[in-house]
Amino acid sequence: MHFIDGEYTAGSSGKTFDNVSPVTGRKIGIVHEGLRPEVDAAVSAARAALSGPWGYLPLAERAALLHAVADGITRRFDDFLEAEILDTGKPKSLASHVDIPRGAANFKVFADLVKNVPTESFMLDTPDGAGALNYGVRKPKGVIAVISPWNLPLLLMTWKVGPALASGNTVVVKPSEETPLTATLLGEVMNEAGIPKGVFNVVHGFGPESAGAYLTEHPGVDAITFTGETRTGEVIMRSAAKGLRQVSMECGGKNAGIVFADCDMDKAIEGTMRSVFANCGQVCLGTERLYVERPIFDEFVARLKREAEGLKLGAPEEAGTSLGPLISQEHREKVLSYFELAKKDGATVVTGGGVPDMGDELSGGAWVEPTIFTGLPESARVIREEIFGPVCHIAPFDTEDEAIRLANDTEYGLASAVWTEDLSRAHRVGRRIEAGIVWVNSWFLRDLRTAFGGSKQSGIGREGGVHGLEFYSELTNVCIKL
Ligand code: NAD
Ligand code: 6OD
Repeated sequence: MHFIDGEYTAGSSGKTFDNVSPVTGRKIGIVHEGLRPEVDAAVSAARAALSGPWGYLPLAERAALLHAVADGITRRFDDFLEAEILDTGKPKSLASHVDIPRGAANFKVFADLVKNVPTESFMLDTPDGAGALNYGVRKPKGVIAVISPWNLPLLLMTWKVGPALASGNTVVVKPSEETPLTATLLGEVMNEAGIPKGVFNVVHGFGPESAGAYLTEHPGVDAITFTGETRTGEVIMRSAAKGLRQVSMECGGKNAGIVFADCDMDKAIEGTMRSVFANCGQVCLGTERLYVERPIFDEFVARLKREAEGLKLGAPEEAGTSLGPLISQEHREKVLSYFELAKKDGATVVTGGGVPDMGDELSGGAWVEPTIFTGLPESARVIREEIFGPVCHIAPFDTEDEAIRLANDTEYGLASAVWTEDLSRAHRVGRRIEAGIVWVNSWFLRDLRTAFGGSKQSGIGREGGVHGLEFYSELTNVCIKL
């Protein structure tokens, strides 16, 4: 159900859609689809809440409520874990170490931050010698539309809801149609924590001609924060243009992993296994393009192949599962089409490239084999386009300049992972890569106080730390003539 004005409701559209398990292909639930009336109700509730008790809460009390939300997620850890696993099919070990703890942290970090981040102040000289004092005041922007994807549903939704609420806004969330459960459950936690009605709202549905489009087009929405595909971001920007509403966009990537011959090979293999295969490759920060310095190329490919073949595909709760299915059959068709394209373009299939036999019980799931290709030209679509699956292409390079040129030769600019033990090189390469974040000797190591976002077609703006507060609040300069 939707969660509007503090209550669960089926809405009035009368339309529903099935929630299907990516693990078995079987139906696990029915979701109510929100259309204009549901979006109208959620936006009205969010707008009304701005001038209710929430709007007058002292900052310290607002922050305390957000801590209570984080504690509520932690208290109901097992419920969130079960919900996230049902929707996504990801391994329990991954969801319990990444998705759910980050769901709680996203509220705590921003609740603490708003209390501690100063605004600027300047004394201005005036001809009469008395001067004027300027100081900045941060105010909520209003009603924020949060549109989130399916790959890390709770993590990515709360990454936006946390700073939005910490800044005093109210939100209407449209979670992905593939993963409705954790957003729904968060409504219960909001009520338990004492968040006033209307501050947090959830409307379920699809994008075009459904809740997503109706929400982003809604004139009662003051700003839109979106995570998802670049092409969807373009459509949402067109909606945001009406009324000149601000957008924050975290979009796709085609990130490069660069492995220098001076790396610690064990660390590089371990990190690259995660950056290619974690979450079945469905991480925007994943490295689908690997560039490996020629002297260690053969050894690296052989070792990555051995590790990939050792991954254990399975259901989320099965002991030892390291890889789940893709999110849906539709997404599997897309990923498999890239596998076929790679073969047609003459790639060498180092491992995988097809569909594994998972036995009768799991045969309806969206399974694909962990896959490694080599031998494609840089112009190949498999190297240029985001696949969003458990797959990488590995190419050799000879010089640092060449590695940087290859890494930057993309229309995206989200992330990169560099493996080297040479400290000067780490700094040099880190600065020259055109991406929002460059990890050296790690991957997906997050400090939530830092800026996060993408350059080029990977996004607009930065969230995280004070950067998030800049998007989620409106700065007024008060100028007082003394
Ligand atoms: P998507 O763009 O298909 O959908 C994202 C959300 O947008 C969903 O809730 C969807 O219903 C909604 N939507 C779709 N069309 C819409 C429209 N016309 N109007 C309003 N809402 C609409 O993305 P996805 O398939 O859910 O997620 C995978 C993509 O997200 C990948 O490209 C991945 O790289 C990207 N992603 C980026 C980041 C990041 O931080 N940069 C993080 C995670 C995922
Ligand atoms: O860690 C985060 O805050 C974040 N936005 C991660 C994005 C992951 C993409 O799939």
